[in-house]
Amino acid sequence: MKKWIMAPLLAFALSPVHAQPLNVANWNDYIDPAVLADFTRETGIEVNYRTYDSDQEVYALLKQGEALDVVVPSTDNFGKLIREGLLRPYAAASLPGFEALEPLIMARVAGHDPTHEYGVPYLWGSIGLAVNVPQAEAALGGPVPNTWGLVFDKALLARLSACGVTLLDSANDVTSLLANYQGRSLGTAGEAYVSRVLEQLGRLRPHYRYIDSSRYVDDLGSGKLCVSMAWTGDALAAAAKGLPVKFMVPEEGSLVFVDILAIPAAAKNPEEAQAFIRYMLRPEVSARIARATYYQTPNARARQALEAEGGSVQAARLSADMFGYQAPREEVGKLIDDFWPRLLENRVGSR
Ligand code: N2P
Repeated sequence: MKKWIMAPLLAFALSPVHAQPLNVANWNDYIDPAVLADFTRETGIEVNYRTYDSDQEVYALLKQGEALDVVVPSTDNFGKLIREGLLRPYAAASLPGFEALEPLIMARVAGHDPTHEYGVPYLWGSIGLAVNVPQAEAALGGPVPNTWGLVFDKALLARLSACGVTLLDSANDVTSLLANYQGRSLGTAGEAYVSRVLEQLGRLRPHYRYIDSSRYVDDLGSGKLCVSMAWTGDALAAAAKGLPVKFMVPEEGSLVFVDILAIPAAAKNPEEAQAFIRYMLRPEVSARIARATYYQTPNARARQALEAEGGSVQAARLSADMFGYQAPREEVGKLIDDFWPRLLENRVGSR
């Protein structure tokens, strides 16, 4: 009798089919879809995958109590989510594969999560300018200078704006880049200086066609835009596809971002979420994702494999002098957060 009852129970326990799908939210164009299919094939865990375009969006999803099991915030946002109790600790430092993560990247993450309880890095990358060269040359009447002035200098911008200039919808990154362009650093900046930077962005706003982090690549490719502030991978992937998009790192330098695999406090499937994160930590999986997205892996073993096969972009190494992003102080961060929606919607003049 006991046997009869146990058999179906056992079969259920061993069955790889999980009733609830794992809800994963990640940045747009930031995965190799075949990796998700392979994860499901191996573990039986179905993945319900959705994308977002900005840190504000994922913050809002968590605040609204959206049922998510894995999210991938950028480092600053990660810190904010931890402080607000929106993430669940999962002893990230004890996961297999943790030891292969690059020390420089881990130092950056440690600024927000010193003992690595809440997250491991997923990918990193930097920001530059993506240019439709023939169009931009025509607008400027000559060669395109490799400077952040293309998006921040009023005179250059005025010449380019008719053919289309855009910024990324990434508040801290844009503010930090404009501060760097002016020889300052966001990390040490006070409220008075940052208010002036934001006012300046407000005055430049009429010259930007839009501020968005996903539409610009197609629009550059089809000639609807001239110059866009761009995520490395998105621009390099477009160039690799043959679109007329050139990615440049301006001579003033740029910044590096790191995105983190985290589990929301309200996750319904934390065990499966951990299984997903463990899978992402495998060197071959991280290398596959880097290959497909043209972003960089934080995994030293994956990087070595990419290097060996000549994937110079994906195998890029973070160097200590690669510069200049420091998270803003909390009150400065609030100032930026408050201003940003008004800049997006082009109502900076009003209160
Ligand atoms: C966009 C991914 C960019 C991530 N494809 C920025 N944190």
